Amino acid sequence: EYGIVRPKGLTVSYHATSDMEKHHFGQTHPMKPWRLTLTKSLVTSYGMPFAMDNYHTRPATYQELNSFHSKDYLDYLATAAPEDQPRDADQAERETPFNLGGSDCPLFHGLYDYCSMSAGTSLDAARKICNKQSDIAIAWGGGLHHAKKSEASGFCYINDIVLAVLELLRLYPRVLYIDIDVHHGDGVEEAFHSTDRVMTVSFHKYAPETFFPGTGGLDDNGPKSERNPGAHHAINVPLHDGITDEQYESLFKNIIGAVNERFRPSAIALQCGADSLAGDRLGRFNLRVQGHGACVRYCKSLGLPMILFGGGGYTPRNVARAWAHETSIAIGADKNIPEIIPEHTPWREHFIHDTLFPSLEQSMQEVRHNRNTEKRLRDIVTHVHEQLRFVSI
Ligand code: V1S
Ligand code: CA
Ligand code: ZN
Repeated sequence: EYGIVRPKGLTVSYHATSDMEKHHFGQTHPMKPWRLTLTKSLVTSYGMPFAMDNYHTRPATYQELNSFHSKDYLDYLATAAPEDQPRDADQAERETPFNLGGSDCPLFHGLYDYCSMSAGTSLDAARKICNKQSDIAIAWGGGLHHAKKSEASGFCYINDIVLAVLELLRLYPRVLYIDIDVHHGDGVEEAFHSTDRVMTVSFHKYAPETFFPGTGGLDDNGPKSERNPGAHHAINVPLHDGITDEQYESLFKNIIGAVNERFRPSAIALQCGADSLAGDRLGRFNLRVQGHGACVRYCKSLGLPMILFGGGGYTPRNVARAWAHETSIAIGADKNIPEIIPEHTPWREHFIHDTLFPSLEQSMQEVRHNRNTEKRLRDIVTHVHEQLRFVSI
């Protein structure tokens, strides 16, 4: 209908399982798995599935989850019941086993299924990249970058990204992990802090006292020691409120361009958390769907096998817009699809404005002040280039 055809010489695959979308973290919790339904609805109404291989993925097995997570943790995750969830707020903020059952990582019905399904989509994507059946594999149900080996954190229970990167490392000598979620990708950074085969780069809002998770300062470049091959293989880009498309895109291209030249990755894992968009319920940036998408377009232009993961994103209509737009970039249809959301899109009324690219004014009641000075951004670039001098392959 919109001239959506399979891209020549490039296979794009879409990995999802609709059962994931039925799960609920709780009434007031910002994470809404239903945003995946809204994304799929938009992707489908534009006719994009015709241009991709679409996989309905199986949940990851216990053994697969155990390639990163500890058995102690997985056993508790598999058996903890919502009844174990502390009832009052006071209790909820206290220490709970493996950080489970608090308000950030609640215990809910079907939690283990939800986690294994999310991990299953990302693992399936990684496998299709490894066996060369796909060049760009999309797993919007994954991207849960805060989960640790034996701990849940920030809405993340299973680190599907770590599992997928471990799978890529079976074939590819070096993997570049990039994270454009508004939060620091601490779980992925930590998992690979002692290897020089993975370089992690996270762009995020940084305010250690007031913004979650509080890590990812400019000087955090991986544990520094003579004997640690992973030293200098973590790059952090700490930003302030209100960064714009122009600033972000220029910073992104500069830094990822330099990292690509120096590290020469053989594959890319890109976490596309949509909470960096303007008007996000938790985020603080002024990015538009176009600016967020420009990062995906730039990564695609590097011509490497790539996985696109989801992640954060707490204003579902904007999450759906960004991930649908980025799916269109992956298949090379971004210039073909109309800006006006098709009339026949299910739940079209949820989009409020009928465009795929709302203006800042349409995205939020009052446009957020930009606190990123050009000087600060130049200093960040200088620091990153200095770090990269320590990296050799
Ligand atoms: N910012 C924020 C925020 N909001 C909540 C929250 C709000 C309502 C609820 F019913 C439950 C939780 N939690 C937080 C953050 C965690 C953000 C996680 C982002 C995840 C990701 O996008 O990067 C990837 C999917 N948590 C905190 O700030 C911790 C607290 C320190 C304050 C909030 N209370 C509820 C818990 C402790
Ligand atoms: Ca990030
Ligand atoms: Zn986030």
